[in-house]
Amino acid sequence: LTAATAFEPLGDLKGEHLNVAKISENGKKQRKNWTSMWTVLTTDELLLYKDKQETGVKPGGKTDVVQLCGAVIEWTTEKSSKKNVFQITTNTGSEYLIQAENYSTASKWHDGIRKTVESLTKD
Ligand code: I3S
Repeated sequence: LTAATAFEPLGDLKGEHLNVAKISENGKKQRKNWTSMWTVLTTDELLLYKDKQETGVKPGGKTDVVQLCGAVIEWTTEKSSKKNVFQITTNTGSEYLIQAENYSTASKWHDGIRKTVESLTKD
C-alpha cells in the first residue's frame, strides 16, 4: 500500500452505472432481476437510483438504500453466470448482487464498499 491509497477518503465513489440484482429482502428470497442502477457510495450507505437524474431528488420509492453497517461483502462465482459479481448481505438479511463488465470498475466498488463497512464496524 502506498500512502496515497492508505489514506484514500471513504465514500468517494460519486456515481456510476452498475448492474444490480436484489436476490432477497429481509431474509425473503426475491426473483432475480438484473437492472442497471446509478450507484452512489456515502459514508454509511450505498444508494441505488433507477436514473442518474434522480440523485438530486429526495430519496423515494424508486431509490433503494443499502445500509452498510454490519453488512458482509464478498465476491461470488456461484450466484450468477456473469463475471465480476460481488454480493452484499445487510444486517437485516437483504442480499444484493452487484456486477460490472469491467473488472477494475467492479473491484473499485467492491473495495470502496468493503472499506466503508470496515470503518463502520470499528469501535
Ligand atoms: O440465478 P438464475 O435464476 O439463473 O438467474 C437468471 C435469471 O434471473 C434470468 O431471468 P429469467 O428468470 O427471466 O430467465 C436472467 O435473465 C439471468 O441473467 C439470470 O442469470 P445470471 O447468471 O445472468 O445472473
